[in-house]
Amino acid sequence: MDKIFIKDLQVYGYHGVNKEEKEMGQRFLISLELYMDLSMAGQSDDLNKTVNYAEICERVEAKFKEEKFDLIEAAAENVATFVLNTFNLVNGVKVNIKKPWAPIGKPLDYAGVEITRFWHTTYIGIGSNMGSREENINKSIEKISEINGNGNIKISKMYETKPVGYTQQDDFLNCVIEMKTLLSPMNLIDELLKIEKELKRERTLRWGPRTIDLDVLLYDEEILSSEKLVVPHPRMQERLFVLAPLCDLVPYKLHPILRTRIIELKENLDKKEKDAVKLFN
Ligand code: PH2
Ligand code: MG
Ligand code: MG
Repeated sequence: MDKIFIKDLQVYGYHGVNKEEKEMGQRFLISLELYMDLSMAGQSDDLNKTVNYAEICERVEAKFKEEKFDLIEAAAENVATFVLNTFNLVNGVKVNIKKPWAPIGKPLDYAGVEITRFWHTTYIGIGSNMGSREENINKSIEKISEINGNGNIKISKMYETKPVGYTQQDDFLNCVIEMKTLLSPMNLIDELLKIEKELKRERTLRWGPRTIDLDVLLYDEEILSSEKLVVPHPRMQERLFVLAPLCDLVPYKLHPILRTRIIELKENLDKKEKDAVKLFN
């Protein structure tokens, strides 16, 4: 991928575990790689179609000086999140921070860290069939959007759906959101479980009634399997309450395992299940 790079920008900062480091500060070297498509700028010779590296240096320096972290890991994470949230054209960033004056009582060139972070695209299935269903769903989306590293949320239409699995319960409201995230799949699921708890989700009956259910359906094209998280969601292809809203957002997306488009998966179920899933409002 194309990139813009900054090598060893000198910035005086106040990060460190030791008290003196936070008080006196020291010199840091910051290197960045911004991964982005440079072809538009290359063809047009237009600064508006790229990122001005003078502005990057200015703003990264200001951000780096704004807070005092113990760890250069934390300082690097902060810079990476800042760059990705601030410059829309940037898809990913590598941040390298060196401490040439690290106070360790030994001669060294520098100690340092390097991290790489990219935007990911994820689809989350949302359902509620207890309490004020619409309010539960809206609150959960608000909480998801407030997490540092989540952005650009798009929401499907809302559907009223017959319960699947355990049928002796009230009808659900279901929707799907698309979002950009910097969180790893594991961090994402942890955050979603926290939100389920905050909205008083109680896990008693499998597939039973719930104030809110937040399921990771897709995460980039990734195929993951662990006890905590299976992606793509293992039952999404059998559920019209997932496929109908997902199809509002990305009908032509390929299911990474089945290699079938969402719209085709949906059409396979439409015939059987049409009456179970209705547009709400
Ligand atoms: N969720 C389930 C089980 N059954 N049925 C509908 N209609 N909507 C859901 O969100 C739902 C379900 C397990 O998560
Ligand atoms: Mg579920
Ligand atoms: Mg769930």
